[in-house]
Amino acid sequence: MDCDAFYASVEKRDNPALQGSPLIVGGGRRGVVTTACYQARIFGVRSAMPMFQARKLCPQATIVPPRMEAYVEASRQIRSLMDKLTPAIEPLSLDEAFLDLTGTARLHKAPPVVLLAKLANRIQADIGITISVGLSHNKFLAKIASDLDKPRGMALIGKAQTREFLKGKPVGILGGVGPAMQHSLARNGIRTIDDLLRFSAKELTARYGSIGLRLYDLSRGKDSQKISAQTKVKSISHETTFEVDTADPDTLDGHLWRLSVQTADRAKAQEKVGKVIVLKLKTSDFRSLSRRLTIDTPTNHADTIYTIANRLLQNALPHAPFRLLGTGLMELSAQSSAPPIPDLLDSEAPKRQSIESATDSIRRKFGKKSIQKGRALK
Ligand code: TTP
Ligand code: MG
Repeated sequence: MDCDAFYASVEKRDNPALQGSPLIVGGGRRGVVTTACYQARIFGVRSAMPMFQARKLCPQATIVPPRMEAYVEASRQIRSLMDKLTPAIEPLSLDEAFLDLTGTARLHKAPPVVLLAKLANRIQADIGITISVGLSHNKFLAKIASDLDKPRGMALIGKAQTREFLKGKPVGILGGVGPAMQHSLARNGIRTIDDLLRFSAKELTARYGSIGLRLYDLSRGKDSQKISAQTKVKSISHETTFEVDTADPDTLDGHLWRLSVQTADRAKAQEKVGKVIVLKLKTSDFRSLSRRLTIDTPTNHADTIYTIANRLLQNALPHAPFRLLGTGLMELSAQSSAPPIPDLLDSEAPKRQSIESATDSIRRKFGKKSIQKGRALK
């Protein structure tokens, strides 16, 4: 299940004046769109778009800054409703999770599709936002299905429909096949699922290693990955492979921020904090580099992850150009309900704002350096 225009939906719920007109959540230091409601999307506004472009496309939109604490709270409430359906839940981010409903029909005396429709109604009634659901016989198909019918969607890909569904689809719909992989596949004439079907497992493995074998399975609608409940998680990370290797500090910095936000978002969804911040790099000659730093206060704040990963990146720049960049958190522990607030922020942060947005405002007020001083770096 995946919430519809999550941050924007929470904002509209909390401020009825925003309802019925285009809304963009974002801005701040980076000046990009975090998310846009579906009305704003009609005008072409998208996540990660520069704000000046979004304003041009949709001048009538209201723009509000993110309020992370409200989203974390909504995410927790959604989680507690999902907990009633199954113990096998794997959150992917604040607004998205896999639920394994195998064997729950007998317990709840209703098939998964009914349970999920009830869940969607319940979330709308109790929490005031809408979700979209994808139901299928494995994870990668369920994820695809969750996007098919958005917003307020309910899409099902049954076993018997799987081959027909995948026919003619671009390889980009497969999980993990990003722009770089698409490019590499296209060089071998593979653009659609049908193109993949022409190759044997052996051929794909020879060309692409273990990913090749996974592509062989996915193109046949097979995915044996289990839904892993959060107890097993040892580290939380996000990485990206560039379409073209890069040494450009601005490009790397942009990706680093985005990856830090994604890592933080995933950690928050799992209510985890990490003591070790990791930067992962792959050079253009395929060497893997990993840099890490232990901090005093375990965190799941994007800003802290970014600040530290950025330091690590600066030291690693002599190894550029890079083909892959990633950020991660390790040595995870459970996030206590009231996370300790660093001293610097304690006196400055407005009560209602989240620590994240407080960090941003402190930065804006006192400059980039101030935040590094406030963090107890080892
Ligand atoms: P998504 O589920 O990707 O997007 P969404 O919920 O806004 O819209 P959709 O209906 O298409 O699912 O992401 C969930 C939230 O994560 C989103 O509301 C804002 C945040 N987010 C970012 O902060 N940066 C990003 O680049 C993206 C894509 C999302
Ligand atoms: Mg969503």
